[in-house]
Amino acid sequence: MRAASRRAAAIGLAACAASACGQNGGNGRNGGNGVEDAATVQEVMAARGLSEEDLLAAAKTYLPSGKLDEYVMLTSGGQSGHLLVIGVPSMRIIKYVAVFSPEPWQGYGYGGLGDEVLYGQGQRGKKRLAWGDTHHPALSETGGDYDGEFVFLNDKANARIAVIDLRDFVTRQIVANPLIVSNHGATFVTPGTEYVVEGGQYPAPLGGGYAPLSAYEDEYRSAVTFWKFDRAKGRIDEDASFAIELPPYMQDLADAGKLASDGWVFLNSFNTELYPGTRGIEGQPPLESGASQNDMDYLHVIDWRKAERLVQEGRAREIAGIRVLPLEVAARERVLTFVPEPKSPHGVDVTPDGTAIVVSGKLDTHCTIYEMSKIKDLIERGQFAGKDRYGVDVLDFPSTIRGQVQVGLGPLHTVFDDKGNAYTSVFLDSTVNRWSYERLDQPVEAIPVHYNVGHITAVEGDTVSPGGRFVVAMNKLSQDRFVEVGPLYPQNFQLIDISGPKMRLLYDMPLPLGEPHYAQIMRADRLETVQVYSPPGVNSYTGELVPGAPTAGEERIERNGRKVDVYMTVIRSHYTPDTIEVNEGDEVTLHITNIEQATDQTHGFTVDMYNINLSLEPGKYEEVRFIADTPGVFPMYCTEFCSALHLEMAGYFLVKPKGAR
Ligand code: K7E
Ligand code: CUA
Repeated sequence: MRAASRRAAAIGLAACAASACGQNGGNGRNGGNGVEDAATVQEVMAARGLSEEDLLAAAKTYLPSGKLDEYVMLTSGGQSGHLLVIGVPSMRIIKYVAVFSPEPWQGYGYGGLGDEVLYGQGQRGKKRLAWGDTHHPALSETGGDYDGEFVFLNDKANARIAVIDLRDFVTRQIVANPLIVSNHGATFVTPGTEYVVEGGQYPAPLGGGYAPLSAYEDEYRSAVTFWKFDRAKGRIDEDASFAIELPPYMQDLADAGKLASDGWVFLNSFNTELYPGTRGIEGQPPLESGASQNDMDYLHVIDWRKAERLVQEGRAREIAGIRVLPLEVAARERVLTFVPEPKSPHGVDVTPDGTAIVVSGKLDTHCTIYEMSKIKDLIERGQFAGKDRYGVDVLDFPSTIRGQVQVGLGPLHTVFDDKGNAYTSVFLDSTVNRWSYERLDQPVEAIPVHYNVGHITAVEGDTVSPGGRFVVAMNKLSQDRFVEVGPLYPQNFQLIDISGPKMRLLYDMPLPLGEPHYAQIMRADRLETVQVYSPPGVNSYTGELVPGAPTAGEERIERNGRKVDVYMTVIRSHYTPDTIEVNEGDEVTLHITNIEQATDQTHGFTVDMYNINLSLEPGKYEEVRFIADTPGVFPMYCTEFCSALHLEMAGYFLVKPKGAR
């Protein structure tokens, strides 16, 4: 028994399984023997047991030092509440962007101005929310293509939406949806980013409040919210936004139509059984099986332009401050129409030309491809097969589809390339399947992935002009792929080359920060970022120059009774002033400008034991307000190694105890 497994057994954990033990212990899989003497590629290949295919994969992904990635992948950070930026094809992590969770390196949530975004505008309920369950980032679009300006991100757990400005990758806004208590069909944008779409998931009384589960059918509701995006301001305009009331089915993913389907939004649903769980009644099935009885659920087809018009005409009523188009109006005016979709669907994805909508059913082996022209035609002609119990018209399933493609067990999500191909992730089979959405009779090609793929993403693969070349399979499980580090495994992102006639697996990347769901891959040259805030004194959470932000020569400490205002500047390698002395109980406000204008000259700032940590990028202004309630001597120092005299970049924050002389 290896020492490690003896110790694991000794501390009461199960001794590691044979497979895991072998893995860390040099069973040859890491194959490093002899490589240090290898002088040629052939010798390295022999020493490390690499095939020609391996070398090709390495050559397609490797970036020599100093070379940049062609693409950036923006991925949700799952339960971490962050957004991640990854270079493609190197699969190097470039940045975590703090969104719904505090992040000390970025000084987000540790006393500075980011607190207003994180703990101010994004709050709801009585508990302080300090995380998010992020699923779907949505890059802003112009004419159905990414424009590189903004990215939106949802928090499924608390029904919130964030706006991140891609000039500096800073979270500028968090909007909590007061109508609903969870979302999932979020975030998706209309092709001109007129709206950021947020579909609800688990129904509840609209606007919050209580209703017993026995009133589920009558009092529980869902909604899809259209958040109006003001591009000039870079903010969601809540007053110009609206929602549509939906039946209490559990809505799932969404996608916005484009080109041939522009003006429409598609939203999946499950639990059309309206089953609310056991309600504590013995013998009742769990929600899982109660919600999976029907053979078909409803694809929600939403005419958002008409909804917008009706809301402008005053047909909405206000709930919790949001204009909501009532369900009966949405049904009568055919803003909302249903199309049956095979049992418990998951992904709904519009093809690049907008002519078709691909729905993947978790419990179905097919992708169903709906034809937009058929759906539109039937709605216009008023030809329906029936109504649901809430009065919404239901179209006839066979009359709406282009066809179905058998892809395997558990298809989830579909993205597209530049050659008319669709790529569907197949969860139970653990494959990525390529098929033609133009010629449905073409054979389906499958490539195994490791393991249990959720979303997949392709280069600009959900826009009107996909880039082809790469797909990334976002796998849920990664056992046996990486060195074992305990029972919580990373996710496994697998880069797949789709440029040739056969798909090829290029690279495994562990993703050890939450369970990302969706990601988007964008050409890196679409980004236009700032390197420094100029002139100095910018609040990075508003993007605005702050009047009165301290500049060189204006540093001072102002006292006014119990209030102390410190105006401080920061430059290599000192704080001015570097000594702050206050009395216990004083209300202290630090106004700090990093007056550096040189690229990459970031300083940190902490007051020990006060839970304050700031990141001061060049030109950034920060403001911290707190009560000096702990007397004592507290070093303030720079937390970012910035110069040869970085350790000297320090000072003292002194809090004189009450009653001291
Ligand atoms: Cu399939 Cu939230 Cu889009 Cu997870 S979701 S994978
Ligand atoms: Cu400034 Cu270290």
